[in-house]
Amino acid sequence: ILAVALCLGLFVGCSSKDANAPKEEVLEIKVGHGTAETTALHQGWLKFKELVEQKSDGKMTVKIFPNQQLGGDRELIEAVQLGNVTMTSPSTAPLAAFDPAFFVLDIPFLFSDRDMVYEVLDSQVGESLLDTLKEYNIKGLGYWENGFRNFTNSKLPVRSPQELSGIKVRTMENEIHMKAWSLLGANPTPMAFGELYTALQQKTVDAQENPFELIYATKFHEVQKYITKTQHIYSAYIPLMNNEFFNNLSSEYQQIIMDSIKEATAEQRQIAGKNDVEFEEKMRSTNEVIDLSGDEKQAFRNEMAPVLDLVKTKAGEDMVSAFTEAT
Ligand code: EAX
Repeated sequence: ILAVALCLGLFVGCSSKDANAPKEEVLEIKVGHGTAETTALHQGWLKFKELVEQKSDGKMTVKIFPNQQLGGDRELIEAVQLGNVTMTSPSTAPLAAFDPAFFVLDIPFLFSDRDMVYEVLDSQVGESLLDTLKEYNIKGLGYWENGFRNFTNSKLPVRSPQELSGIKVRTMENEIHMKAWSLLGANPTPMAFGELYTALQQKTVDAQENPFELIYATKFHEVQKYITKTQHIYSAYIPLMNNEFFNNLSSEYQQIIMDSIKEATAEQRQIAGKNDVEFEEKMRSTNEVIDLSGDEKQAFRNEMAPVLDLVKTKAGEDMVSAFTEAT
């Protein structure tokens, strides 16, 4: 009798508990990105995860797949559009192949320093650019930092565009970048980021360009002796989300996402800025870093200037003047 009573008690206890328990579904946010775990980009996502999980009391969880585990920038943008991945953070350059308005950020030497970058990107001008993504089922949530890009190569200490003649440079998969490097006299080869280390190592290409942080974190400095501090373009990352996923969230959860991105942005930028300085310093002892004078920089600027017309035809005159007037 005791045994039966115990069983029954347990059974009733368990089943009634189950029946009364509110059905709590945990919402999983799947994030894929393209860089190493040592980057500020990854740290930004870790901060985002911590904040979302804390603010939602664990009712939203964030799972992060770094290092192109789920694909490179182009594949990840497509996956987010389709909803197979919830969020990603490409550089704006590959994003322009989906939404040509983003070519505006490929105008060489558009920003002179970080303060100007933040002021413009965080203003209505930056907001209006993010808004263009909705049409592609993407919600742009803000601007994170990749950084000012520098030119590296394995052949010679480049100080002028003349020295680029015949140099095979990997560019991002972006027409404006390809055009700009052609104008400089180099031989541009578009390639996904994930293939770049091997291509540099095997000398399929001689050169590439990226911010100090990514050069170091991806170990390009091991296979590229010379680093010219050109700072020719500022690369932003766009944290983005499948738009339908965002729209289907309750307003409370939407707010959690927006607030968490905002807080993570401050941290991500701060780490990116710190890494930029520290990694440059490290590479000064292992590589040859070439500082350019104002005039030398101007020579790069002059050669690249004609891309502006191409940017206007792609991104639209209005978008271009909104940015050039603000910078
Ligand atoms: O995710 O492809 C590149 O060179 C970029 O800097 C890349 O988007 C980083």
